[in-house]
Amino acid sequence: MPTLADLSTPCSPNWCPGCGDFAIWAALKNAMVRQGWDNTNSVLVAGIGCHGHIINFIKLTSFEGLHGRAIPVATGIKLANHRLNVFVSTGDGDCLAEGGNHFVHACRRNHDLTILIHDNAIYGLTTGQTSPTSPHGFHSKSTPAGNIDEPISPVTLAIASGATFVARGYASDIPKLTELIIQANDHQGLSVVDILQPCVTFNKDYTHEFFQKNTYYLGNNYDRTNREAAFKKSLEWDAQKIALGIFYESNKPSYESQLPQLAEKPLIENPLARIEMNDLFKHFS
Ligand SMILES: Cc1ncc(C[n+]2csc(CCOP(=O)(O)OP(=O)(O)O)c2C)c(N)n1
Ligand code: SF4
Repeated sequence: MPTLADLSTPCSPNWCPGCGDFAIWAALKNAMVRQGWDNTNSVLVAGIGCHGHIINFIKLTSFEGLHGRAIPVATGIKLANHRLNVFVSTGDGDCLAEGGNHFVHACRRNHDLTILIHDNAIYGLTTGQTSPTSPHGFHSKSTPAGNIDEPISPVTLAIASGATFVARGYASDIPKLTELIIQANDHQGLSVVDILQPCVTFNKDYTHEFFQKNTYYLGNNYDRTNREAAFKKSLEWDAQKIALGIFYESNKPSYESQLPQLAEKPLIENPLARIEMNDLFKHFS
């Protein structure tokens, strides 16, 4: 089991003071310590953005993909060794703009991945442009007259696309976010945690105060097996009515569990013996 000290690296986080990425970093490390996730059993893949810096601050086998391409890299890793816990740290821009197609199809295929969306509703690293989760009318460098587009709800999109575990967390509630990350990884299939994360430097609308005032947790009476109800609940984004917690969960076989090639053992355990291709070419020529 790793300790928090085992997970530290020589790099200190360079996020702006107060950035929600600090809390996501803390929650992920807490979950790792509690669950014993380390280099022997887990991998972290990140996209490009402020969120992607996380791989420098956790001692874990990691890969920072091209912008928008964290999910296909994670899918490849999972297919090569499906015994690994594969986590994806991605931004709302990375996951839903440049990488939107990958997100939809990973959900549809129910790959056994845990996708953590650092959702600050802005492009942070490129100094504050409107993103797919920025609200209508949002003012930024790229939409100085107000955003014409309607925002995507990552939770709604994940449910509609076929993800089998869909949750929303708030970065600064570190204990609850730690729990959500653990539950998401325990789930067999595609798990999404949309994490509301203040960008204190560039997003002056979605602040810590905003989320503290306007969010609440789904209660025990909420039925997370009801997909239609979850879909409707995910569309709510009104003052003091932004729900947190697990919106939807269902048990369906993951992509990896259905592949006959993975039934016996992970692909990486197959011997790399020389393969004679001539017979195959002759057969198809
Ligand atoms: C293909 C490509 N397009 C655009 C960029 C420029 N770029 C780098 S990070 C970024 C946006 C990051 O926003 P987000 O994914 O929300 O992450 P954040 O920085 O807010 O954590 C963009 C547009 C790039 N690196 N590559
Ligand atoms: S620009 Fe925003 S998202 Fe990036 S480190 Fe600073 S506060 Fe965080």
